[in-house]
Amino acid sequence: MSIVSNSIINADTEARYLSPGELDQIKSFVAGGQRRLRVAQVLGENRERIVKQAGGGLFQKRPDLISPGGNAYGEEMTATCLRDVDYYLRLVTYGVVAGDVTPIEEIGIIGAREMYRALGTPLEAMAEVVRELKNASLGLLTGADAEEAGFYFDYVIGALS
Ligand SMILES: CCC1=C(C)/C(=C/C2=NC(=C\c3[nH]c(/C=C4\NC(=O)[C@H](C)[C@H]4CC)c(C)c3CCC(=O)O)/C(CCC(=O)O)=C2C)NC1=O
Repeated sequence: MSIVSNSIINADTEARYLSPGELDQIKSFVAGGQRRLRVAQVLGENRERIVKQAGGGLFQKRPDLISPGGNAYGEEMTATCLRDVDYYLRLVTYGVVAGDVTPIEEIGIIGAREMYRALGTPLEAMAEVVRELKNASLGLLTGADAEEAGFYFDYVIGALS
């Protein structure tokens, strides 16, 4: 789940102390802690506007989705769609805090493609909305903070593509 718990599980499986290499990795994880927490805080505090902007961007490019016959057509379906957008932003903040994609993968990626296929939700539109989420989020972050967050958005985009 995070580099700390993973390293401990691996070391304990072999009944050994954490190796210098593992301690080095944990050291850089700890050193980046404040940055990761700051990123998660900015994204969480601005979730409503980020999700709104991402959804607006998607529907501007793909008006068919919210037109009759579209997967997100109708108030309820559009709200469910935007809820999913919020889900993925939330999962990205988990990844940022953990410094690891595993929580994102376990909660929102495994089985997601099959689920969306079954729901008739176009996967390329899901990938597109996460691209929009990334753009909206990176507008609120700079430098290493933006880079950190960008990594997790890119992971989701790749996994849903
Ligand atoms: C946290 C992990 C998690 C995820 C990821 C998740 C996704 C998820 N999205 C769903 C539905 C849905 N998802 C969408 C999403 C969209 N349709 C579009 O055209 C757009 C491309 C897109 C929004 C960007 C829609 C419209 C539905 C409802 C589909 C239906 O009921 O026919 C459903 C079916 C059940 C429900 O309606 O709640 C699930 C389980 N649930 C979870 O617990």
